[in-house]
Amino acid sequence: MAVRDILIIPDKRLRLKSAAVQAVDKRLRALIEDMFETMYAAPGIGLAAIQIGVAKRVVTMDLAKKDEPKQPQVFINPEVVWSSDEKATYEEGCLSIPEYYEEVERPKAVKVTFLDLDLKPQEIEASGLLATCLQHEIDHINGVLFIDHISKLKRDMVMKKFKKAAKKTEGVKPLAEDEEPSHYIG
Ligand code: GNR
Ligand code: NI
Repeated sequence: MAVRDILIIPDKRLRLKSAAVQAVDKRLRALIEDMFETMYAAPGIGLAAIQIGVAKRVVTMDLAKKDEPKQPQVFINPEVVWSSDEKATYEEGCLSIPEYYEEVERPKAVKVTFLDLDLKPQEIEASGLLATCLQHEIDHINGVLFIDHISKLKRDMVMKKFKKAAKKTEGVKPLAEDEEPSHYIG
């Protein structure tokens, strides 16, 4: 199992609509393990499979605080089936938009249906951080990012910064973790 690379904007794959999961087989279990490893290593509180380049409707989450035992949660094919008219604002961040944080307004409470690892249908009503995080991750599997919910001026500024950074490192392959830089000069 492995920590995988997280896609960063403007990677076009982050705009894909992920496909529904049809079966929980060995491969999907391995994907979910890698998602948890990647999410904990980052560290992040949620991760959508597309963030590691897999366009499947799978989300991992763990909202436990640092001093609490782990609370790993998996959501397969999650869907918002009800949302409150009342809104709440939360300062969001995203592992695919590193070190950028902004206030986002979303429905304060949502009802979400999903499948568990046995493909058994489940339903939860969420508020607070869980509601925010579920909406953030369900956006990801639909190709939507939290910057799509902020002003165009701010979004354009963020996109410009990350496009410039991507251009700079164009064609530069990151070193694998077990590789050592041997003789960079200057
Ligand atoms: O780690 C994360 N923190 C976070 C904080 C506020 C709102 C949403 C999130 S999700 C984010 C990880 C991530 O990018 N998931 O897609
Ligand atoms: Ni995100």
